[in-house]
Amino acid sequence: MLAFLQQQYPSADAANLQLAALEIIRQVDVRGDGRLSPDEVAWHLGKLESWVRLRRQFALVDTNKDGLISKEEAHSFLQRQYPNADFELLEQMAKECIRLGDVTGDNRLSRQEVSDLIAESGGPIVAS
Ligand SMILES: [Ca+2]
Ligand SMILES: [Ca+2]
Repeated sequence: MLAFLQQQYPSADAANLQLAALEIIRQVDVRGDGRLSPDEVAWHLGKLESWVRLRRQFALVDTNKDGLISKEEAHSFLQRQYPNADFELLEQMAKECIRLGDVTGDNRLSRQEVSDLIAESGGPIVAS
């Protein structure tokens, strides 16, 4: 793991990389035996990948880049995904997405709220 990080960040100092390596192992090591098994690594990579996908998709939806998704942004995103769908239906879907995910009550979805919503529903709410 340390060798991998050194390769990725050749200019970082060794002590920091050592800490980063330990932190990664701590997070990935689900069984807590201090070693990484292939399934632990695979599981973590899967999580990392969905996180990256979420970031990318969030950026697609958040068109004014304020870090929050409004109903209007959700609606126009859905419209791009389903160009032939009924306007009212998309409006309902957009409202429902915000209603389900909005924990803070500001009628907007933060990245955390979107991520929680996806985790709760067990999968992405929109097709990628
Ligand atoms: Ca926005
Ligand atoms: Ca919110």
